Amino acid sequence: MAERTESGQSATLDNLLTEERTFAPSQDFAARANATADTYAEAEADRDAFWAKQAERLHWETGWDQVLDWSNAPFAKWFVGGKLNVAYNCVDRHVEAGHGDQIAIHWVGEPGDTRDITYAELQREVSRAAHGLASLGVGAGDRVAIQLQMVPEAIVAMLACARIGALHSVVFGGFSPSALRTRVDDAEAKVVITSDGQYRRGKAAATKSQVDEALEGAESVEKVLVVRRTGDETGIPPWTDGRDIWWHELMDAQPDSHTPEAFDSEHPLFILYTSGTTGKPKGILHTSGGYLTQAAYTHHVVFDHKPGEDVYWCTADIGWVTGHSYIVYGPLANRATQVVYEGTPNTPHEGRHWEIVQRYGVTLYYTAPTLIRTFMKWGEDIPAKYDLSSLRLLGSVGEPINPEAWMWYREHIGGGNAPIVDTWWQTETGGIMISPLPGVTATKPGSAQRPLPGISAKVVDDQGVEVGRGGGGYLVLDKPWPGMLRGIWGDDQRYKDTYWSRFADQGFYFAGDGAKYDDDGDIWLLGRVDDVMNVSGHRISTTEVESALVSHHNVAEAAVVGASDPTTGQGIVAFVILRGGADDDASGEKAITELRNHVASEIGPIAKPRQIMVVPELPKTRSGKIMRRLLRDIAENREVGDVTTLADTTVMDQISAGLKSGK
Ligand code: 6R9
Repeated sequence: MAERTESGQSATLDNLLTEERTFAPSQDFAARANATADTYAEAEADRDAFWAKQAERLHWETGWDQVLDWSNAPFAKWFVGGKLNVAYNCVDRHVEAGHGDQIAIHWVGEPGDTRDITYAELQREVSRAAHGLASLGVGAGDRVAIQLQMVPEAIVAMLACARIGALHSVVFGGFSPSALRTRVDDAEAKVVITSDGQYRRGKAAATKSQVDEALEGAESVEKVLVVRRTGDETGIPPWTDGRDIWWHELMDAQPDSHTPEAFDSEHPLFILYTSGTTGKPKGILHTSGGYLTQAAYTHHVVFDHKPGEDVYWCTADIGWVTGHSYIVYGPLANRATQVVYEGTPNTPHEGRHWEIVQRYGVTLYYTAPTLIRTFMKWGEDIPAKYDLSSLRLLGSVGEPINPEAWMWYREHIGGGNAPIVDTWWQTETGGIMISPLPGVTATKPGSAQRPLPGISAKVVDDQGVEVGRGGGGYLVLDKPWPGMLRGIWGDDQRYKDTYWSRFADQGFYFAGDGAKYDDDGDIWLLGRVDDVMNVSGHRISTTEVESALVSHHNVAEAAVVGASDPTTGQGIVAFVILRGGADDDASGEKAITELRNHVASEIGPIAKPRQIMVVPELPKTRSGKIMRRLLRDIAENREVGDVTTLADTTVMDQISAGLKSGK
């Protein structure tokens, strides 16, 4: 049943926060921008022709006969009949066009070691790795699991797989042995690529033994390739003769040129597992031509990237889809020069990112709201010590960015004039879907605004009817797009059930996010629908209450959950981290009351938290998403559930301990 408001309108989320500020791009930026207002009209006039034109950014060995075949929906085929090699597109063709000496990657190791890798070197390394993998019997269609931190070999390994038509499945460096094992088994990976150890927070830690633990009895795995990173600092790793091989020993012996083979546009490129809130992880499957087209197109228009001029830096980990599309495939297809940084942002000091921006003259910087809020917590004095004037565009991804964090980012990192692109997308979408166009859109703090040219998205009520301006509901994608997932590895039924059954009659893709339109028709993302709170019949988004909390001067980060409540159905329970310079008694009773009232005055009494707890940390995944279900367990006094996909698995203990001791 649709929920009805008093006005009789169908609504699924109350609309609480309003935002009036807008920031138009400077004339200089707009005049040189890669995309103009006409780009929307062009895409609107003929979507297929528009995407065909975007696909022309790539080199096709054989042209396609049909742009889109949607006859077997929801299983799409894009650029049907076309053939290409993804790695050739990301590396070789730039060398052939005379750009072999251009730096592809400025790599910065956590301990301070650096490596500049040109496109010509990248071509040689990828070629060697392609031969190396082939010599182990890896061929087209085989799966290779990669569990590596941010080292150049991770990128080389991904491209080498793409080059020979093998699928990579990258698993976060921090994942536990059992998480690795589940993914290796599900994909039946033939080869696993890992390292002896990794640097994290200033320390070298051995990691190979954990991989061994994960792979005990894993039947599909024939070989384990080990990249030497920490060497003497972690000593000789445990070794299984006949299975384990040093990466450098294998690759150094290979020829450094390799002839790429063209694969079908729909040849699978990779599997990437998303954890989901419950159940076994889903292996999201992406294919070649459509995925690369969307990654390259979006990187070009959203980041306004100019090859040979810009220095681009996406701070994501390659274990996250953002690392796949916006470190590896999009930027390299567009001949970017980019920074890749191995370590944590506060090693050895909290200005590390700004030091790197200054050193390499980074112009385009793409990060996640969780990190922006962390920078806020550390204070604006830190970025103020560095020359950040090279930055001309900033991006955000992973979660809704609170207006307060957006404003801080603009002012203290972007010098008050760099456009901010808040990019909404998912592992499943393959590339950016909703975002401002930086030379066109007057941006609004906190809103991702409009679907990109060529993309269609709507906010609908639970009957699938589009809501009006000012209305809230579910985000759906109502037309297929080139980078869309082609299924869940080995489970077509789950693919249909998860994404296509909620609005089956309309044929919409259900994204699982709550969203609303504001009065201008701009889209605001409001958090996962599973997290929506229901207070006395009002459906309230977590994002809006969190943004209201973060707009208070004492609060750096906030997470809210609905906990069952005998009178209101659910009550809002908030967990907050205080800012660096917060008032001394900010966790005292008076300050908490003030904070509750602040939320009420920002967005209305219905959203006033029942309870606010001050905590030292929040539980987050490696991509920075808050795991609210764990906080719900605390709010409802239950035992805390599965924590294996947390970036730091001790966080829940820290929170519980702090609450018990009353701190
Ligand atoms: C790229 C990525 C997808 C989920 C998505 C949504 C949230 C991502 C967002 C955002 C609001 C943004 N999300 N970007 N929410 N504004 N700009 O994050 O992929 O890890 O699969 O997560 O992340 O909830 O549904 P993935």
